[in-house]
Amino acid sequence: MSRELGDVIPAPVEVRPDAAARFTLDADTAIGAALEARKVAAYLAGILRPATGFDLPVTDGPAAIVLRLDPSLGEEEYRLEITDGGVALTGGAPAGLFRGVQTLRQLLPAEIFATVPQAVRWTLPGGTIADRPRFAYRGAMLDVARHFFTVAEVKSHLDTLAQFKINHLHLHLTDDQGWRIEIESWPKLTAISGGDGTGVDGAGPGFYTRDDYAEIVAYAASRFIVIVPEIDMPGHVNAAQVAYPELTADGVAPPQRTDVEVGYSSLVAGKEETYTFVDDVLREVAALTPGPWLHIGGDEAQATTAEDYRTFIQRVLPLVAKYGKSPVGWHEMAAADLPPTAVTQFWRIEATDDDTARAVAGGGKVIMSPADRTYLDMKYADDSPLGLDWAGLLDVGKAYEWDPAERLPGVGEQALLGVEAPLWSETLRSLTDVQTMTFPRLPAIAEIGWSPRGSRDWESFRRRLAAYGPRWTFQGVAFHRSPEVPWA
Ligand code: TNX
Repeated sequence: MSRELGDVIPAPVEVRPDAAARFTLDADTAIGAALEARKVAAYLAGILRPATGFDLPVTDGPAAIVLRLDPSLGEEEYRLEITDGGVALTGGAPAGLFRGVQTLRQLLPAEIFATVPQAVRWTLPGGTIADRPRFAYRGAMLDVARHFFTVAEVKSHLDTLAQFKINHLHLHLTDDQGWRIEIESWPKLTAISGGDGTGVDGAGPGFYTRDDYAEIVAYAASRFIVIVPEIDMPGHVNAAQVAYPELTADGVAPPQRTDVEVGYSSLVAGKEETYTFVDDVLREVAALTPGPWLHIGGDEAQATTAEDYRTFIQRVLPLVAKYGKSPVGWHEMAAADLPPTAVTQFWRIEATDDDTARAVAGGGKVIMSPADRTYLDMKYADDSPLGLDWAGLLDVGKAYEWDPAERLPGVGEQALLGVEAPLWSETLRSLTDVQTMTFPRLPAIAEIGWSPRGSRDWESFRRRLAAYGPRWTFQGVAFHRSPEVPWA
């Protein structure tokens, strides 16, 4: 199959093919990189070696593939030039080089994603690509509370997300059915609610120790992905209350819950223990978090009165700031008075939301995650074996053909931090399940987040997705063969 320079997801900003030029990697190819570019060069060599079988040494001497930094470019911006003589990749920062490396990888034959040597000519199409993101925040979310996923599974997920220039992974760490992050000052959270019988249908124990979590954060950073930890409150806290009954109104432990109901549990806004707990948890999670965000949930607090909800959020927001972080919350949080540093994550299927618009008028930014377009746990079709359907069915075209700047009145381009595709795990049991729900819809959201509005085109996208099928197959990643995509 002959590849063209623009056959990349997400679609690059500017593509200038040079039909007369091409470059072929061979056993003598080296990768040149000076100091700050060396880490990404080593990563590039690492992803090219298994399928090519070439040495691909990284050197600061002359080389056919050269990575360099140009601080006049934006941090995630890059330029890629492919000539007969070689490849020049320039990034504004290592993050830009890393994004450019993903483009370069997709321009090679699909076999480059194989894990063992392939007998293929490793030819790249000639020309120049100039590329940069539309939005600063391009996220995915994984719910590890309803179903726990191991460190190895999360790392594997990060590798597949990074291919689409995703730069944030939001981890939903706590919910009614489980608590998945070790908190040293409140050890029963994980000892009890990360143990046997937790999760939906009691499907499994599991939690991240502090070391596990640090390992995820570091691995994500090596892929230029920021981890956004979520501690969901004041609702979705049954698992915390099972472990610590003092967090309930009457001090009595509720029964452990493994069903999929929402909206029945609440922290108590009028109790001081509540804020001691929240302060401790946020302090410990902040200490494990190099990224700027702490997600405090705030969704579906039907068991909290409107007044208590505001009281609670108003007390918790300063705690996030106290530990040097900026708050993110589901858009219900915007019922409180938010500081401009707070980010509102809109998830509803409605086409208006006054509170989110009010947060924007106050200077706040928004992450767009409307469930009817971005929820990766929605079924693709009526007969999908996995997933829910409360927000409707969601096939690839519907995930692709909308624009975040046109979704909510009062929330235009300038108000958007970006987009995120959440994956709730009530119906998921394995990494294969996660992959099947994620691909190929996540690439649609990734392209919305990265590519200029004007360059997006469904016909082009579905052809580029079809070309991705073999790449997923070579790397052993499951994906849904949507009938909307002309798979080979
Ligand atoms: C709603 S959307 C939830 C989650 C569920 C999800 C299932 C939102 C912020 N909360 O508690 O897991 O629906 O799709």
